[in-house]
Parts: sequence; C-alpha cells; structure tokens
Amino acid sequence: MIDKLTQAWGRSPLATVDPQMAALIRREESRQETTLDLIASQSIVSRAVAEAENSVLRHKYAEGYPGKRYYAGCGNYDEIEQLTIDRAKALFGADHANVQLLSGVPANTAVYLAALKLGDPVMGMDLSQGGHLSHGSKVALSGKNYTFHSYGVRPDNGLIDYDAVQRMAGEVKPKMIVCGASAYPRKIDFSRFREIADSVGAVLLADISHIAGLVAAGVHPSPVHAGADFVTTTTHKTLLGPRSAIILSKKEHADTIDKAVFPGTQGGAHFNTVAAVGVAFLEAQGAAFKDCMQQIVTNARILAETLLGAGATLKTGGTDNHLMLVDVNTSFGISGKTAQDALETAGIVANRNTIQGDKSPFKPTGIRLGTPTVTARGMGDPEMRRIGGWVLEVLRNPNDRVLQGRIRSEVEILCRAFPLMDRYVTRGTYP
Ligand code: DSN
Repeated sequence: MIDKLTQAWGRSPLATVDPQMAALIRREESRQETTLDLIASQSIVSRAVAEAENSVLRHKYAEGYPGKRYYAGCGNYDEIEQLTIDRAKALFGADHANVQLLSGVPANTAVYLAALKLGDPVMGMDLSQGGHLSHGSKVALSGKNYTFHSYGVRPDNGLIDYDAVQRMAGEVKPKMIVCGASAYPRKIDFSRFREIADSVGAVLLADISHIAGLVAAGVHPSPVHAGADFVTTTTHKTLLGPRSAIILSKKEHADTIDKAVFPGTQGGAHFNTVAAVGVAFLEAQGAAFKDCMQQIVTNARILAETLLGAGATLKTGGTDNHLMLVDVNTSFGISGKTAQDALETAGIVANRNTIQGDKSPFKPTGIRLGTPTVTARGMGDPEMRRIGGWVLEVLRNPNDRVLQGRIRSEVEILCRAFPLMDRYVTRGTYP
C-alpha cells in the first residue's frame, strides 16, 4: 500500500493534480506574454536562471555558511554558495558578499541589526519622495526600531537635496545614512553621501535594488567604489535574476553581516535561488548584459522624450536611469490610480506612485514607468516610441474604452513579436 502511494504520489503533472492552479498559472503566462510590463522594479529571467531556480536545490536545508553547516549532505551547497559569493564580489568589486537574503527588506533589516543599536538615529529617503518602506517608514520595522529622520527632494527640480541632507546630518548626528531609492529617475551621487556620512562619523548604506544592473554594467556610478560600508540590492530588478537579495560590505563588516543574516534575522536560505543568483551574476559579466543595461537607459530616455515632446510633465524633467515619474495630474488632469487603471485596460502595466508634493500617500498624482522588462524582451528605440504614443493616447482619454481596446490589440501584436514564455515552458511541463 505504501509502495503504491509513493509510486503514484509526486509523479502526476500539475494540470492533472491541480487543474485549477494550473489554469491560473497559464492565465498569468498569457497575461505576461501579451502585455507591456513597465513596472520599474520588475524584470524577467533568462532560461538558464529559470532552470537553476527550478532545481532540486529547493529540497534541502543548508543553514550556516560554506564549510560550517548545521546539516549533513551540504557539500554541493558549499560550492554553490561560494561560487555565487565569488561572482557577486567580482561583479561589484566588493570585499565581502552575503548571498543568502530572501529579499530586499530582509537585506536592509540585517544591515541595521549588524550596524545599529535599537533607537539609534538614522537618515533615509522619505517614502513619499522616492525612498523605500525599509528606509525608516513608520509602518515598517525599520521605522519602529530606529529613530529615522527622512530627507527628500528639492521642490523646485525634484533632485535629492544634498545640502539639506548635509544640514540634517549635522543636526541629528546619525549613526547611519541610508541612500538609494525606489522612485528616483536620476543618478545618485554616492560620493557626496560618503562625504556627508564621514562629516558626522556615520556609516553609509546604499540600497541599489533598482539600479544594481546598471551599476554592475558601469552605466551608473558604483557605491562600492564610492566607499559605502554596506550595499544591499535585490536581484530581480535590473539585475535580471530571481527574486532574492544580497549584501555587499567592506571586509571589516563581513563577520557581523554574516551573523546578522544567519542566525540573526533568517533561517535557511533558499539554495535553488542562491544558485540562480549565481547564474544571473555570470550572465551579468557578459557583453550582452552590458548592452541590455545600456539599452534600458536609452529606452527610458526615448520614452521620456516621447512624453515630454507631447507636453507631459516628468519629475526632474526626464531620466538618466531605467525609470521616470510622470505627473499625470499636471499633465492630464487625472489621478495616478485613473492613469494606472486606464493603461492596464490597454495592456500597459505600470504603477501609480507618490511624487514630491503629494498630500496623501493614498492618492498619488504620479505614475512610475520603467523599461527593464520590455528591454530584456528585446524591444528598442522604435518600440519605445510606439509605447510612448500609446501611453499618451490613453492618458489623454482615460475613459475611452474603445480606444483602450484598440490599443490593447496593438499591444498584443507587438508583444507577440517579442515572445517571452517560449524560454520557460518546456514540452511536458504543461501537457
Ligand atoms: N516594491 C518595490 C518597488 O516597486 O520599487 C521595491 O521593493
């Protein structure tokens, strides 16, 4: 009886075992295949990354670090983790890398645990002005555990107000300054942040989750080269890897960072993901990745120019990275939510975003548009001009369902010319 069970169990395809879930996944595959993803914090992975992530490495605990595990049978895991660590260090030129992070918030949480005491003063960018929840938002653990002081952008031009950051640092004497953003369309001056941190004896954490691929490719200045003590990044945005994160640090922080990750804030790492991150980092050393990162920036610039050329208002007047913030209230007299919904109906997926000056975080007046996914699918200059034209048409006529339907069809035709799913669905996975 037991034999019969074990023989049968585990060998039937998903569509047979759970047709409901299989159908939902198929529906999502179809959605991704036929829509334009302009969400700046997302991207797609290569087939090689997907294969590593979909491996038997998911089956095993390997708590600890290479050569120091709490379980037997970890020899392969030691080599996999060390390979990923070595590739991370080489890619960013860092002294030390921890590659076990489950995602971005755990990465920042571990750095805080390693470098701060409860209640310490810290500075981070305001969430509503482009920062991230884990940079001291009152509703997040960071904001509850530490005394965060938020800096922002200049009202006149939307750029980070470095002079105000310097003044605030002099007043609050932070133990740490957090730089990096989730919605900031310009280059970040990490050297300036280093100078400010040095002037008050603070350590510097750069969260480069959004721009890590650009940094790795030399398309954006590196905080590692600028001397940041800690650098965190997710691996699934411009890095084109699986959903995960890493911490890079100076040598002197290596031990405290590793202890803060495990056992400080996490249990067992997900080693199928660690291996997939390693594959993504190998790919990121190649010429094709560098070309892709350059094109991500070029595509963002072309999209921005298309919108600006038609009179739209972009925060900071444009972009020099992978994203832009469109002030849809000033440009089209609509809310961020209306813009987001109208675009989605037309097959263009983006997110509403607070922009500097918004009174309520619940009623943002901006949308954030990003180019990582469409670029990784192979789209370039002409496609970006078409996409920009569609965005303008939709935002000028947010209630016109006929128009949205027409554009939805055109979007689908464009998307099918840049197929996505063929790289993942192997014959037999979904019979
Ligand atoms: N939520 C992500 C973003 O959209 O920027 C960051 O974690």
